[in-house]
Amino acid sequence: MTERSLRLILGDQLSLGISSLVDADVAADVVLMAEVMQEATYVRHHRKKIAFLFSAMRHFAAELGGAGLKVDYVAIDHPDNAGSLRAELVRAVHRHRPARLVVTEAGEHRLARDMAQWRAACGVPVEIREDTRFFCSHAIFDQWAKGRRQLRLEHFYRAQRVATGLLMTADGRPAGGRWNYDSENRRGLGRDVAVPPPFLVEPDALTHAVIALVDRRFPDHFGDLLPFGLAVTRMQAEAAFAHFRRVALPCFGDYQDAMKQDEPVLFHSLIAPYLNCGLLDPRAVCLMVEADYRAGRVPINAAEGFIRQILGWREFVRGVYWLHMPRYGERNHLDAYAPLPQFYWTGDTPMNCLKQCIVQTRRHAYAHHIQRLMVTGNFALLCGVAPREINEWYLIVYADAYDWVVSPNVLGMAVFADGGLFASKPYAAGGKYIKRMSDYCRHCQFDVDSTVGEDACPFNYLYWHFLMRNRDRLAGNARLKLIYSALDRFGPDRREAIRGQSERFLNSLN
Ligand code: FAD
Ligand code: DLZ
Ligand code: SF4
Repeated sequence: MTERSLRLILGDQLSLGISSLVDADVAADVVLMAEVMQEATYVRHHRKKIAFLFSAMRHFAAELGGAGLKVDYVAIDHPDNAGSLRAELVRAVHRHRPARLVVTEAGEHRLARDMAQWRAACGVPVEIREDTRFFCSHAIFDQWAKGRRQLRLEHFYRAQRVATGLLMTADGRPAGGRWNYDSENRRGLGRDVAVPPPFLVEPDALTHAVIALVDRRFPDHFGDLLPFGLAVTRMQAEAAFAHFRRVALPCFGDYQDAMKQDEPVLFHSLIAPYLNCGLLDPRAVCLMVEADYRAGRVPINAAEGFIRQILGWREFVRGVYWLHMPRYGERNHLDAYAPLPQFYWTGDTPMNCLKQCIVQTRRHAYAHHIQRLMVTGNFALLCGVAPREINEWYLIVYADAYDWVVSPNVLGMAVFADGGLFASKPYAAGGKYIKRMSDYCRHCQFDVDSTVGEDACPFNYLYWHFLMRNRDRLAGNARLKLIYSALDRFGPDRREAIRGQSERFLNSLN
């Protein structure tokens, strides 16, 4: 008789090709999926994220069942639900008496550490397989990183382009003649640019039931459940991506860094929740965008800009995460200890850029990259918010948030807590940057062109105050030399005014 394997599928492993299923025996094996409080509450995830993931898990279980696999699905309100993945595995081993447990490695270090104890807890061998859904394996990343003093996206990205052949010519050169069209990704949005409509999925009965469940079980978590328009099946996610390619991708490159009042998505794809939980495959997505470029449907700055995010940044931050965890989460290079401002949970602030980004985050569990980096991230950096607090905020508030992608983006990019492991300088900016890339300042009570004074934009004085405060750590950075020279030309009165106003402002927070 064939030996039975119990195959565990986690909430972010909703891919038919996942390594834990490749050799599944339809007749003998059992697939276990479990909604558990521990995963839903290790941080107080946005309610929309929980509803999205539970609904996607339930739909995926139905899809596996339709393919003939026996699926044992433990819902969160099952009376015997034991509350954690480990405890659910123990129960499932009793039910199914498998010869072994097969699972694909966890995306988060927290759960990977727990997995190491599953064999002892369950009493059966546990086979942990590599997650092959990424372009770059841990081994290849480690080899690439070995001996490098600094890890730079651009070097990694070029190696990835060569390794995959994506956007490469037959004779090994980058398509279009350049590796990187970053300088063509920064157009501000003129008033005449029409923003495409976002792709919304009408929730089905199953999703409605999950929304009601989440409303009941997670009343105190952050965020709005409604409106709910996320895709929860692979086919819906593919339709969402097809919509993006048709209506937004051609302009993705031009307006990648732009922000606009009451327009949360603009020309972005909104596919990170689907990529990160497995409903979309990064390889397939990049190949389709490459095909759009080769067929002349989209310009090179759009195709390259988009592929760079997935083949480059997404893979790169995952590599950095696994190379440096668990110590990575403890980094605090700038000795930042301020609490997270209370308005990060409410959006209740007169600073319009922050209000816009936080209110849309609460409503949609979404903000695009520049909003995350240059508005909420930049402000936390300027205020010296403790890295752990701001990191947890990001892990809570976005539907696409998982520690492997949050921590490098927040600790490494947004708040420079790792001291420049991969960012060559802090992404600190005053209001001028936000004015250039958005129309937020036109709707704000503060004067973005003033650095001190009652109406002055807080980003302006906080920016200079940040540089003064961190002079010892940052003045030696070659990329900040000009900025420090500019600061040194300020007279003592101006410096004192900046210091005084910043300290009053920081003391008034919370
Ligand atoms: P698009 O702008 O359409 O980009 C396409 C895809 O590229 C994204 O879906 C994503 O998969 C990938 N991508 C782009 N930039 C990055 C990046 N820096 N790191 C990893 N992948 C990237 N991304 C997450 O997936 N989850 C997070 O929790 C997350 N937190 C972030 C926190 C901060 C402070 C910052 C600065 C960035 C964060 N990012 C995160 C990266 C990026 O902001 C999001 O991937 C993107 O905004 C998701 O929206 P989109 O799908 O419309 O992306
Ligand atoms: C994010 C999440 C949530 C909210 N709930 C579950 C769950 O109930 N069951 C599950 O298997 N996975 C869930 N997830 C995703 C996991 O947190 C994710 O698989 C790990 O963080 C990856 O290491
Ligand atoms: Fe933000 Fe300052 Fe512009 Fe107001 S003026 S929206 S606070 S950058």
